Amino acid sequence: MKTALITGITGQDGAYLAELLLTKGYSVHGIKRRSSSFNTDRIDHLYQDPHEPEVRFKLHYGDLSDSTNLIRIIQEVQPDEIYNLGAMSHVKVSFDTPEYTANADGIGTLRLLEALRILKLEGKTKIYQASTSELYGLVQAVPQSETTPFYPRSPYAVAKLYAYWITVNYREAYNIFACNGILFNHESPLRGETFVTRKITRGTAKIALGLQDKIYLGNLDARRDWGHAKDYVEAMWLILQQDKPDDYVIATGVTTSVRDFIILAFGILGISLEFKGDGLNEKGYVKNCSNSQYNLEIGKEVIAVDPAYFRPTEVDLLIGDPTKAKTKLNWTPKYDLKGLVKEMIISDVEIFEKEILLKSAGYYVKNQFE
Ligand code: NDP
Ligand code: GDR
Repeated sequence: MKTALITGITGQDGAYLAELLLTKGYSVHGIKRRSSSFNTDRIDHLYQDPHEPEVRFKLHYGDLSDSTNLIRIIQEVQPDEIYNLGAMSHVKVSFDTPEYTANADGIGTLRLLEALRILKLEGKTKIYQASTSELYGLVQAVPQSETTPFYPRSPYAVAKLYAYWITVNYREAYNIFACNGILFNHESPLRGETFVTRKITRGTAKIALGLQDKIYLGNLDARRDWGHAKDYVEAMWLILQQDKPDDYVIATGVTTSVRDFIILAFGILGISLEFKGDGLNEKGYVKNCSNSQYNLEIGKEVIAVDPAYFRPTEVDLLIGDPTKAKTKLNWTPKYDLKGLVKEMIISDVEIFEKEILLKSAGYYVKNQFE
């Protein structure tokens, strides 16, 4: 039985990856941060009572900013594979917390690599580093591939640039099986609520159900290459199953603007939108409703721009070239954008319908999603 250690196991990707590795027969260990409230919602269904005879899922308290803690956990677990998914992963927030972001996202990766050296696990433990399309930043060329130059545009991306290169350096210097997956944006019903796709699908569901008036957003012109997290964790695993360590772009090869994502999301519920104005004055209005269940007033303003969501430096266009992953890893995504958005919308509608039902039955619902 192989043993994997996942940092960031409580996050979107950590949850899907843990599930995937358990179905592949792995023993899965995860590092979770101590929090004043529960932060294991996404993995609670995987929890096993430690008194069961064959426990294959175990959580350890830890933090990427704490070297001794990481060394101790790795020594205890003796993992065959480490997936370093832990990070302060919000680009906009990294402008507010640049030093912490550098520590967790940049130096955190170094701490794991050094732990492998200190524990003399260079020959045993493979390590996956969660690199990102944000490395490309200011557009140098499209589509972006493994050979496109980097130009990071946020404290997050700069921290991830350090993590990318220290991973390459430890591979070359110490022969560690260390790999970067340069993953483009990937989403799911488990996506954090403040990333743009989930903010849109939650907002769309609430507006359709009469729980919210409009969604305030930032740059509607930004273009992203959006895939499904389930497809992308499969790629992470494949990257560590190769004969030689290497770096791979994981993407769909299709780019879509935030505005078109919104149109798609509302469209799934039979609501068509039209946008008027530009820049700060751009607004989205209901044009038509073809589903009697979600009968919004025609002309209702449902999208508005709030400059609070603009970033000091923006990444305008991401579109990945996944040719290397397709040929070498034999990786192909199963989801297209429409399938992804549909799954997210259906899930968010269900969440809020349940809430309405409970409230109407007289129960007080503490709304964790408000
Ligand atoms: P999430 O934000 O959903 O999850 C991040 C995880 O990291 C959470 O478990 C979080 O814990 C944990 N974490 C944060 N800070 C620390 C720390 N100091 N020490 C230990 N753990 C910490 O991110 P995703 O699942 O979406 O992304 C996974 C990784 O992939 C991240 O590194 C991200 O930067 C990277 N990435 C993501 C892409 C995407 O589109 N999703 C694309 C490319 C790269 P807690 O739950 O307690 O907050
Ligand atoms: P990103 O994702 O920055 O690409 O990082 P995010 O969903 O936050 O933004 C995508 C684009 O949408 C624009 N945008 C808004 N973004 C947010 N969050 N909120 C808004 O209201 C809003 N309005 C417009 C942004 O300006 C941006 O252009 C994600 C993270 O998962 C990273 O950890 C990961 O490395 C990259 O994807 C690949």
